[in-house]
Amino acid sequence: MVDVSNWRHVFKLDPDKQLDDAALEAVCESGTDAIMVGGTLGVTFENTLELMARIRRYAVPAVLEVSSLDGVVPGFDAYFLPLVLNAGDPEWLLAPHVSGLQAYGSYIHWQEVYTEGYVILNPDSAAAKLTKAKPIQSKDEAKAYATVAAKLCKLPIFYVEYSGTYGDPELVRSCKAGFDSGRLFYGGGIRTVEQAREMSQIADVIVVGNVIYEDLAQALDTVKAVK
Ligand code: 1GP
Repeated sequence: MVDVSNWRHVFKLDPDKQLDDAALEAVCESGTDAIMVGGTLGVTFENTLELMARIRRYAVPAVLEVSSLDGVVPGFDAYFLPLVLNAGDPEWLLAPHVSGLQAYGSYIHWQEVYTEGYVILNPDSAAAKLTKAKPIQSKDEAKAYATVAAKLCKLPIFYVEYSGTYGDPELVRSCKAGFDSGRLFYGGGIRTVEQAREMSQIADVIVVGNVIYEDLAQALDTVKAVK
């Protein structure tokens, strides 16, 4: 079980990317609120299990963001299941979830499961291409997606996903205005203290990914910006 209600900062680690032991220790001991394991491509049972076992040496909560049925591994503190609200390909909306329940339904501890209402905003990201994410044309439209997540679907998490590129703070602000009943996560392109500070003033939780692999010192500084 995890308590996301006071999270402010999360590092996202990709099982398909390499991180040496010293870097992993620095990330896990950084003061971040959780390590989220997830990626869009190249996620397998083996590389997810290996990364989980290495993270497990530290006290930080470890959550799996499930993106493929192959990469579902028992032993995480929680499981985050994305629901891509702006998926253009209806097969991505619920079909993977139905298949997952057929395969693993009897093993699921529902108190460990959190559904994330996702909107994917970077059209060049792997996740956008995979799900054929529909472009969001305005702040109002983004806000309406957030309200769908809060009021129609009653989801605990709304995730504004700009993976790979820094997003529009005003659009994130609109999403926050539309999502008044859960935690709003922002992820995408955060690589400086200033960006971490800016987005954390709007979002409840910021998610920092790629920069871990490109500039570890900068990545670690994003924790200090938020805490
Ligand atoms: C990706 O939202 C996360 O799913 C973080 O994005 O890798 O661009 O930091 P970055």
